[in-house]
Amino acid sequence: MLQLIEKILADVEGFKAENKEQVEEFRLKYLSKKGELNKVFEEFRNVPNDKKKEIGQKINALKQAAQAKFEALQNNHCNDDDSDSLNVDTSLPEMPMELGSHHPISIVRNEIIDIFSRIGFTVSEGPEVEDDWHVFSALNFPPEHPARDMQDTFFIERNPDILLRTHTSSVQVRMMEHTQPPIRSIFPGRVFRNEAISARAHCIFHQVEGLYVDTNVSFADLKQTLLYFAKEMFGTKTQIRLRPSYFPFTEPSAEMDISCSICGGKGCSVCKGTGWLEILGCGMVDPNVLKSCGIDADKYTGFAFGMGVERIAMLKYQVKDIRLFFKNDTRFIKQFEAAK
Ligand code: 2U9
Repeated sequence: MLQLIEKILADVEGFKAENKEQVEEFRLKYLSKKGELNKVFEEFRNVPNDKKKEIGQKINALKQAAQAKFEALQNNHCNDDDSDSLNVDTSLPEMPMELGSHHPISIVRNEIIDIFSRIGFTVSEGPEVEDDWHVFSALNFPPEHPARDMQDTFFIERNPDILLRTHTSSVQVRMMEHTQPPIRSIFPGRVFRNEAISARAHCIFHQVEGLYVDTNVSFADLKQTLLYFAKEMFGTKTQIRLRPSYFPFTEPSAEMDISCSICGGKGCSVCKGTGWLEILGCGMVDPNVLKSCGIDADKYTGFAFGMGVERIAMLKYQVKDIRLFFKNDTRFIKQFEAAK
């Protein structure tokens, strides 16, 4: 038995492997179930008790030596065929770093800003965490208005006077509180609404609102400004139509549709056969709002409008699911830079 162990140990130590196949041969010959070592372990049962200790130690030493040898052989040959099978030229330079791109919401937001900048509108921003006055009270929302409900607005738990703005109109209020007319500005920013997320709605989205307050500002000014915007944004053939609506902060109020940019107004699946697409809300600033913000409503009038940037982007690029804008999947985001 001792002679057999020593013979196997010598074979193990003298084993040479030229490639991975021979490493596997080693494993099969010595370490597998039917290998030499297991045979020795089986023989061990027949060893007389007084020899068991001595022979047991030799067998364990053989096992350790065989395992150490196997690991050494594996290490020597672990990279053997990588360069052949992958056909990699390791002298080539690495792949270039992937370039980033603008998010489609940023592209559309910047385009809206550019369009209004060209006719003299400045850009103003303000806080996302607001108080009741700037989001609701100053804008003529009655105390029982449903927008003030927990279901529609995110309130700060410990103070119901503090909330996440549901529209950027709060920035207009802040501007009028510290600036006298003429005011001609647009207000881009993130807004928050306590809504269930679906293909058509998200609890966070982006708005661009606009405000023009001066002497003699009329509904005709509003209409012409928004016609200019629609043509710049969706093409010179675009037509607009205004439908009467209601908002607490404007009187009269309207919703604006553009002629469908897909079918040119003939009727298709995007405009649901109507030929028109709703893109924004607008109106003449309610005199109560001007007064709340410290502006003389007898001297000045103004118009205002508001649009959702995601909605404009969905129409412009025919995106069917608003959630795509929030996933940051670069395969989606990268498609828009060239389309600009
Ligand atoms: C002040 C006075 C008036 C802003 C306006 C709308 C109409 C409107 C919606 C469009 C889609 C919000 O994103 S949306 O859901 N907005 O319809 N917004 S007039 O009017 C103002 C704002 C500020 C001081």
